[in-house]
Amino acid sequence: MKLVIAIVQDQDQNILSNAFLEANVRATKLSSTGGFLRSGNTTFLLGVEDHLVDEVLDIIKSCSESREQYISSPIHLDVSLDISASYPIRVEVGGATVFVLPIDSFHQF
Ligand code: 2BA
Repeated sequence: MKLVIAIVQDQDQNILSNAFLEANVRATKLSSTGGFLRSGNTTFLLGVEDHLVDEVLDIIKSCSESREQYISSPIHLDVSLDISASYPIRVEVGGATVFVLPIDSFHQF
């Protein structure tokens, strides 16, 4: 059995939840925050039998879009005159960031 951890953009989480339900894949959804953009994203935890991992990865891939986001970064043009401005930086986010980990044991008490 594997633990699949999938970090997706909030815009994709609903369609991905529905796809998991349709495929009878069990998932736990956590609200998370990206360390770089500091905006919300969604992390899914899934305990998956080995032979189903590829199917789960295909579902995640098909439901996760890559999007451009802009963040504004303050820059100082002239320190002595204390003039500063901000300029937008383009960042491509996603589709999904996925980790697949081995599970030593699985219990439901
Ligand atoms: P964030 O940390 O908010 O990152 C959003 C996007 O910003 C990233 O998209 C990447 O394109 C860019 N980015 C991140 N760190 C950067 C840096 N130091 N310099 C320049 N650009 C940077 P994704 O790579 O698609 O990541 C989407 C989200 O997935 C991340 O949100 C984070 O929550 C998670 N993630 C990505 N890689 C991870 C990792 N190795 N470990 C844990 N979480 C990760």
